[in-house]
Amino acid sequence: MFEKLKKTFSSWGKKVEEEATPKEKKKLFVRKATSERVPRASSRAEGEREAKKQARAEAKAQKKAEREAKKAEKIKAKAAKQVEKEKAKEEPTEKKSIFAGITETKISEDKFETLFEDLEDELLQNNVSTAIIDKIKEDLQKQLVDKSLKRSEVANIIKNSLSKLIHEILTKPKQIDLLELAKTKKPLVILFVGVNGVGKTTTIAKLAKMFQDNKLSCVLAAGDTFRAAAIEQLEYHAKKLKVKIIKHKYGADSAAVAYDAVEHAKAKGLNVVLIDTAGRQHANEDLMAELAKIKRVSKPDLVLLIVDSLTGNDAVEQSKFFNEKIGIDGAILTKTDADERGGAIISVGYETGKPILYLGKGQTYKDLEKFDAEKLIKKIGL
Ligand SMILES: Nc1nc2c(ncn2[C@@H]2O[C@H](COP(=O)(O)OP(=O)(O)O)[C@@H](O)[C@H]2O)c(=O)[nH]1
Ligand SMILES: [Mg+2]
Repeated sequence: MFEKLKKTFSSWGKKVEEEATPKEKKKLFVRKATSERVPRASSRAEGEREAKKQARAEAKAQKKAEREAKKAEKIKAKAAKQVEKEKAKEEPTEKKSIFAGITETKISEDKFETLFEDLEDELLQNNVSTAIIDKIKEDLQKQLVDKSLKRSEVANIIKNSLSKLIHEILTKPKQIDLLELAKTKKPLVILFVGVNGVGKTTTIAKLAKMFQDNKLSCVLAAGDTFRAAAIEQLEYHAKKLKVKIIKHKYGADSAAVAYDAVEHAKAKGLNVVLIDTAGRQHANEDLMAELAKIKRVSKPDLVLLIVDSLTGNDAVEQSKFFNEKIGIDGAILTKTDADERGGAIISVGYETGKPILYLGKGQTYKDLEKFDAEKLIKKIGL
């Protein structure tokens, strides 16, 4: 994962560095020359004056050329060895001054727009949201457009600017430490929401294992009474992990299941209640209303949104929707083991302003990784 983003960020910086300078120089030169030529041709008198001036300049140039020719002959007459030595001394200085001419660059607004289009396409393909792209553009524009820059520093300026921005995006939402919370609040009630098939049930099982490994007891609430086999799926994990499960029949009120699970935890002194729910599509108002009811009844300490990182832009839309309708405290992104792009991880946090707690990295219990912003930034090469 992130290989593509890494490549995108680094290659764009280099591209700007390489492309901006020569074309920009040419452009600036042409513009200057044109602006001087236009007023000269504006009247006849001016035209005549211009012709005389040109003639004088030509005569001057000819005399200069003659003088130069004489001088050259004199030089030729000097000893061959001495001439060689002189040449050797002069050449490096000349080369250096030519080189110095192209180390400075200025990137115009137009040029920036053209170059940024490439980066924009790549970022979109890597599931980076348009809001983040706009922010990146605004930031880079400030740093690059119409600024006198050293050519060799352009790629570095871009890298630093991107690094700072992505860092801000990822570390802005305050992180939530589930283990710390579970040690201070008893029971810690967590409600899991998200559309069908994103990995809610699997993530609940992974978290139950993690709490157990940290000596914190759990109860699972089979709140998905809607989808066929959903209760059995959670039951399978409960048996395997040897944790208590509270279940009702299919079609039962999931708010009642959640309530019972919380009561059970209180009565038995359990640390954590993990409430599973049925997948809610954005359009399904009934299921959304049911979810709101579960939240009202079970009074969770945390509502966590589960998002499939492979769904790209849809992941961002889901996050915004669930945050508006239900209110979420954080997100867990699943299937990151199969996600080559990685942009969804950056985008979900930015769009909701809520932290990403964990990343799902596979189908077994251990495939859950605590989200680490610094590690991600390193992986994308910033
Ligand atoms: N590769 C991979 N598959 C996952 C991950 N999380 C869940 N899955 C799979 O995604 C499918 C749907 O998961 P499930 O938990 O039933 O989703 P739910 O409908 O939201 O409860 C299952 O086949 C899971 O094994 C993950 O992090 N990586
Ligand atoms: Mg499920």
